[in-house]
Amino acid sequence: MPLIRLSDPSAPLPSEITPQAVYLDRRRFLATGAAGVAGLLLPEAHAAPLKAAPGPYSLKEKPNSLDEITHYNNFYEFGSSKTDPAKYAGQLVVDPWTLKIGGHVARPLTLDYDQLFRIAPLEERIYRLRCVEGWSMVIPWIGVPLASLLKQVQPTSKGRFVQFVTLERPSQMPGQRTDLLPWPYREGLRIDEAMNPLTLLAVGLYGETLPKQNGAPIRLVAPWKYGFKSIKSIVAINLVEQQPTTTWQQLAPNEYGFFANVNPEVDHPRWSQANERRVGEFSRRKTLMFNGYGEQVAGMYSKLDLRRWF
Ligand SMILES: Nc1nc2c(c(=O)[nH]1)N[C@H]1C(S)=C(S)[C@@H](COP(=O)(O)O)O[C@H]1N2
Ligand SMILES: [Mo]
Repeated sequence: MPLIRLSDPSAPLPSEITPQAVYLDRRRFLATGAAGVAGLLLPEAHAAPLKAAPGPYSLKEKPNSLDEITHYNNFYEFGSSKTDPAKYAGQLVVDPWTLKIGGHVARPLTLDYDQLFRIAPLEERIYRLRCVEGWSMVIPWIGVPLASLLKQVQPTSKGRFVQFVTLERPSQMPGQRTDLLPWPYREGLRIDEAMNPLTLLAVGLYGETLPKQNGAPIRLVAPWKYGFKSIKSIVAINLVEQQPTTTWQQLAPNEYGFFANVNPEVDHPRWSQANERRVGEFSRRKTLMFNGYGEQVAGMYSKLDLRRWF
């Protein structure tokens, strides 16, 4: 775990007696130990090892390489090209961080950086991610079911949807200094989708804390939906009564629906969704209904016309 506890809670915080940059570096050094010494010289120095037990629903497929997962990204806060996040996300400060969970809940909760890693025991889950653009990857996430966080805050009967909001910090997110998207990035799930055991809050991948370009320090992973639902660098989770507006719906409601379930039979207005290219491969493969997760999720949509509610 990427954290150091002070034994005496009344003692001054290291941040009060040391300039913050020095404190962060020292903490990082202490957290990663001897193995971290070399790591401090690398741009990914912030990554810290995470212990996770194997979780359910992991694919038996071979994951994409760490290099592919960290150099072919969509994270418009850092630009619209696939290589922009790897180039520019390094400047994002993710520790300290504040995640607020509120709205229609009995017990609102605010988590700091260290607490993000202690919501519940960490699990490794190898999931497929299918981008609406027609490519896919297999990623060994580390995280916890979103349900385990929601059970702690206790949604009330008015909490019928869950809204997620990304950090808005244009000084460290160059894309937010443009009008590429309406900021901050927002997403949403119906409460049953949010409580589904597949739905993950990821805090790491490949055994370490999340690379910044993948949504550090905490992001959503809803693997049966197109990748844009899996919102990165979350600062707020709100339980709301009405279906929340989402960024892509707001931008192009005829192209991106609220549900955004992966569906090879319903084409995007401008291209087919029948097949996909796995990043790193040449030939295309067939896209699977619900991205292959139908057994876990199809029941939630039995009454829904998936052509209308795309
Ligand atoms: N805040 C935020 N979250 C985001 C995006 C974004 O631009 N901003 N892009 C989405 C899209 S389109 C995809 S495909 C996935 C990509 O996740 P990855 O880069 O970790 O593979 O992140 C999603 N989450
Ligand atoms: Mo995407």
